[in-house]
This record gives sequence, C-alpha cells and structure tokens, in this order.
Amino acid sequence: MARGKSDGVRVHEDSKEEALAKDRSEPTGQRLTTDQGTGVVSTDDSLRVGPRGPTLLEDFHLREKVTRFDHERIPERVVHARGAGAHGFFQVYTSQAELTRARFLQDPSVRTPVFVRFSTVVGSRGSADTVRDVRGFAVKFYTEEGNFDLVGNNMPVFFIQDGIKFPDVIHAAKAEPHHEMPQAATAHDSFWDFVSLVPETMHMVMWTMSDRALPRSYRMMEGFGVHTFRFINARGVSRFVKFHWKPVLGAHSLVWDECQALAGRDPDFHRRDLWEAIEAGHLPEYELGVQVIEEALAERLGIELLDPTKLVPEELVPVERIGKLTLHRNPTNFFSETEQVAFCVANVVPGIDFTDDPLMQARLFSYLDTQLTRLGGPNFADLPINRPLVPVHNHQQDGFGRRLSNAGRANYHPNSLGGGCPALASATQGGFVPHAEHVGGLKARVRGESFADHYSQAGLFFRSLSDTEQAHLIDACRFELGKVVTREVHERVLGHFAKIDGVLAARVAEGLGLPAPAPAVVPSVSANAVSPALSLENTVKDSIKTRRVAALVAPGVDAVALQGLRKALESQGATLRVIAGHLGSVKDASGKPLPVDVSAMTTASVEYDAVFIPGGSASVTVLSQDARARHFVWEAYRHGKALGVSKEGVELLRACGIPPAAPGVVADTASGEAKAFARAFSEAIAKHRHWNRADPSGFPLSPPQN
Ligand code: HDE
Repeated sequence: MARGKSDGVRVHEDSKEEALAKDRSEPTGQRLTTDQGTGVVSTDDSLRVGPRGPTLLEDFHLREKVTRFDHERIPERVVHARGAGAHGFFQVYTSQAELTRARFLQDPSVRTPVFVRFSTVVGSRGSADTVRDVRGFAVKFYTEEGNFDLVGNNMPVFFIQDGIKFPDVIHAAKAEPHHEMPQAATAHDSFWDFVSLVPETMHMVMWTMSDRALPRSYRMMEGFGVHTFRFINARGVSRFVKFHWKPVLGAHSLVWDECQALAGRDPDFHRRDLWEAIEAGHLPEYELGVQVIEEALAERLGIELLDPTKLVPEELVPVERIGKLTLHRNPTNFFSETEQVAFCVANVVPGIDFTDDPLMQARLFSYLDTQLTRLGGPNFADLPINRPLVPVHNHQQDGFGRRLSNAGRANYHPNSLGGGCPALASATQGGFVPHAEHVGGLKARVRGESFADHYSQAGLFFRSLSDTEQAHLIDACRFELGKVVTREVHERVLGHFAKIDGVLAARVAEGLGLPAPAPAVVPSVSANAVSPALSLENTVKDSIKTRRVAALVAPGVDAVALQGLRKALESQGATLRVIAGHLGSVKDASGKPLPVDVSAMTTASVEYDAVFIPGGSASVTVLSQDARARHFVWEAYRHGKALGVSKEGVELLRACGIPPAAPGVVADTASGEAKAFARAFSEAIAKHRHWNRADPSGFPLSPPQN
C-alpha cells in the first residue's frame, strides 16, 4: 500500500521492490545446497563405486540436479514469444478525476510501479529482434486498487475485427506447418493467402509493411491500446477512451536492409539496446496519452469505435498527455520476471472498463486461459511478478504450484464460521462495478454494416506517409510478395491494393511483373484526407540522447579532434565508440596510444546511428585502402545516417564516392572549428535519417565501383 516518505513523495513503488526483494537472493557468503537446504560438498563428480565404477542411484544431489534441468522449459507464448522486459513507475501529471475514478490517475505524487514487456509477435522465443513484425507493448500497473494491464501493440489497429479469427490469422502468419518455415516472417504464401481473402486486414497490412514494423529501439516506438476502452468517473459518467504511449525520444525506425543484417550480426539488438540504456542510466520514458470521446459524440465521428481495424486520427481527436512511464530497472532474472509475467486484458481497476469491441471480448477470455497451460495451472497470479501489491482475499484455493496458504476453515461465501470474511467490497471500498449499459438484439453470427469499410483508412495511412516512407512500404510489399510463389495470391492482393491507392497497386504490380490493376473506386468518407501524425517524418527529432556513433581510426589518427568530439557528444547523452582493425590501442598522430573500443572484425555500421571519420592523413590513407572501412561508411550513407568528417577524413568519403556536400554529411575541412562542427554533426544525428540523398528512394543499393 502507499505510504509516506520523507521527501513528501508517496512511493507506492517501494512496496513492490520489497515484495520482489524477498524472492531475490544475494550470492555473497552463500553455500551450495540442494532444494531441501542440505549442504553440497561436491557438484563435479557423481557418487560412484571406485574411480571407474558405476554411478549410484542413491546420489540425491545428482538426481535432483539433472531432474530440475530436464524440466527447465515451459511452453513459449503462442504469440509474442520473444520479448524483453523492464521495471519502472508511472506518475500522472494532474488528477484525472473528471474522467476516471481510477486511483492511480488521481494523485501526481503517487508513483505506481509497473512492469513492461516488449515483444515481437510471430517468431519463436529464440528468433531475431529486427524482423518485420508488430511489436507488443504490454504494461502491468501494480496500482493501489489491484493490477491494471494495458496489453497493447506499437500499431493502433489490428488485422481482424472479431477474435474468432485470431487463430486463423496467427496460423497463417506463423511458419507454415508442414516444414515450419519461415521463422519470424510474414513473407510467405500462407500469410498473404489469408490476407488476400480477408479484406479487413488491409489497414493493418499497410502498417506492417511500413517502417513502423522496424523500430530503431523499443525506446523509440509508440504504443497503443488499440481497442476503445471506457473511462468512468466517480459520478458514473462514461466516456470512450483510446490509449497511446508517446516515446519522449520520438518514434524512429530502421531500414529493411539494416534489419536483415542486424538479424545475423546481433539478433538481440532491441533487447540489448533496452538493457544497456537502463544500465547506463538513460531511462526510457513514454508519456501516456488519451483520446477521450464523449459517448454522445461517438456517432458523429463517422468511425466505428468498436472496430479495431480503425483508428481515430489525432487531428480529429487530439491526444492529451496525462502522465509519464519511466523504466528504471532491469529484471533480476529473465525467466522469473520477463518469461513468467502474465498479462491479461481483463485486469482492470475501477474507473476503466471494456466496450463491446468483438476483438476485445475474445481477448478478455484468452489471456487467462493461455496462462493455465503456459504457467502450469491456475496459481500463476501468486508468482512474485504477477502478484498485486494489495492484499488478496478470496476462497480460491489449491491447484498445482500453490504458494499461499489459506487460513481458517471457512472457504466459502457466505460464512459465519469465518466471521463473514472476506466481506464484499462496495464501490466506495474499491469494488469493481461494471458500467451499466443497455444491450439487446437478435442472437446471430453477424457483423454490423458499420464494420464494412476496409479500405478508406488503409488509404488514409498510405497517403499520410512521406515519399520515402511510401517507397519503403512499396519495397516491403515487393519483398514479401516476391517470396510468395502462388500467382493467384499476387493477383488478389493487387486487387485490394487498387482499392487503397492506385500508385501503390501499380508499383507493387511492376515489382511482381504483373500488369497494374485497374483503379477501383471505393466509396470513402475520407478519400483525400491525410493525418500528418501517422508519418514518422513528423516525430520528435530534437535529441541525440543514447545515439551510438562509430569513429573509424587507424594509426596516425588525429586523436585530439576525436576526443573533443567524444566529449561534446557524450555531454548530450550519446556514445562514441572507437573502431579499429584490432583491439588494444593504435598510435595517434602524436605517437600516443589511443584505446580501441571495438574491433572492426566484430561490428558493422548497422549497429550505429552515425559515423565519424577523424582526420590524420596516415589514418585516412589506411582506411581508404581498406575495403571493410569503405563498406562501413558506404553502408551508413545508404541507410541515410549522419556522417561527420574532420579534415583529411574527407578523403575516405571520396574513396567511397560520397559527395561531401550530400545531405546529412557534415564535413569540417576548412575552419576546423570544433564546437561548430560538433553542433552541426549533432543536429544531423538528431534528424535520425537523411533520405534526400542521391537515389530518389533515398536508398541506393549498389556500392560504388573502384
Ligand atoms: Fe494478444 N495474446 N491476442 N493481442 N497479445 C497474447 O497471451 C489474443 C491482440 C498482445 O508480453 C497471448 O500471455 C487474442 C491485440 C501482447 O506477455 C494470448 C487476440 C493486441 C501480448 C493472446 C489477441 C494484442 C499478447 C499469448 C484476438 C494489441 C504479449 C501469451 C482476440 C492490443 C503479452 C499471452 C506479453 C499475448 C491472445 C489480439 C497484444 C494467446 C485471442 C489486438 C502485447 O492470450
């Protein structure tokens, strides 16, 4: 429970820390024991008869050790199997009492502890992070009124409108059942066969083919509750609400070519990025945003709020930022926390309620159900990571893995033998009272007419993207469909694309060697509308915090300029890594050793946000003759990254065929004014990518010929 602290801030969070601390063990001064607590004198040799004789069954330590090992694995999540988690806290900016009675949204001095798990959807637990996929963004708030789980994604819409189709879309998206290929990818026949037959998927297909499916970092992606929820205030007034997470660092993406290289070079790219940022004290932050819609206005919006394939454009209903989530601690143990955390859409607190969105309704059932298998029975809520902070009192009992002991003999309600305990909680005592609403109608397997428009928001999304983003999306469709061998699937998909946008359809068709389909006119309320908020071009681009800069060096490098730049970048929260042909150190221009951070052998430009080429003619001559160094620079250039070059460094640019005046290339040849150079380079890095380079798509693929 919340309690006072000397600094006047109520830190509800501390009690979760204490609860978890009980389950953590400090390794110092401990002795090895069995699970029964018996001391172990040797764990290297089993108990045997003579030095070369048989092993004895009586060796209880051997049997226990191997048995426990045999049973370490649990089933991975059927979707979202691969994830990374972190602890943090949430604080509301001002009381939201007018909108909701949820207690964690009332008092800005209360820090509510949270656990967040980010994930990919399609791949197995051991798959790569940088695949083209939706990302899960699941937040468990341990509030004073019980747990609230906001189990969202990094895209605001979903593939299907009704949960009954979830097994179908997931079966189609995951590896094909006969040979279990491909891993963690939708670039195969069964996925595109399904979407070509189910047009409601088209809006989400646009999102998954866009750069949103390739986040630069979990710290740099938006989150969405997807469904329409309700906020209920203390007077019982209900309003519709859509939840958003807005990353303070802005939403930024990788490019597909980079993602594919990273999947091999560092399959843990996102997991590592999250872990290292938190360890370095660069705490990931996201603002909680809400779009609030009065019930009376809902119909006038012209958007079916119960349809999870639709979003509400921010320009129509602004996103109000009401609080901030900060991730401040990495898990102590991946399995106990990140793997065993069990989110459930049905975990809500008074003041937040559901709607009749048919996708949400199925989710209310599915999450609890899946944990019964995944976590081995009904007692998963007792696990430390899932346990609410508030005391739990009820008559649920027994079952596999029960950790708690129910006290007394009265395990039923009502009872007199137990003094009537636990008594029911009224609304004023924290009891959850479902929002009362009239429902009625014909019992039938039907879908409303208001769910019938599958193309206008797909078109809105496509039209709202910048030219570069559209080019990336078209390339993504060409790539994915290029892996599909069934020609009829191509044709059916193009038929849908023609209803979304004529240029999209024509350009994808060209990539598939098919004629452009005839433009199809689809009646739409928003035929020419755009929503600038949907384009990543319009995100926050004002910081280089946590950006990674590679500095390429060889003997004779100008270390003074390099150290000066390092200081300037680090003072803004970025890091600079010195990369050379070998580890250890290289001699700089004055003969002093310059420590090397990374061997060129083990890294590549895709692991960095920007590249710096310091001066020093001997160093630059060596690098210009080194194909690997040239490839490093050229690859960063074609991925749109900022390049900083000092003095003679420009020769390496020339060796790569890169014009020193190209956008995002900051050359410091003349003045040598270190501060001005650092400022200009930082500004170029903060822009994230520079697409207006040589090739119109911003993405020339062929390296220069020497
Ligand atoms: Fe999930 N989803 N889902 N989902 N989902 C699961 O629950 C399901 C949907 C989401 O980090 C499973 O514990 C159904 C939408 C996230 O642990 C499972 C339907 C959105 C996570 C399940 C949906 C999500 C899950 C698998 C359609 C965005 C990972 C393991 C009716 C709003 C949570 C588990 C974590 C996980 C079912 C659709 C997000 C099987 C039936 C829409 C972020 O219960």
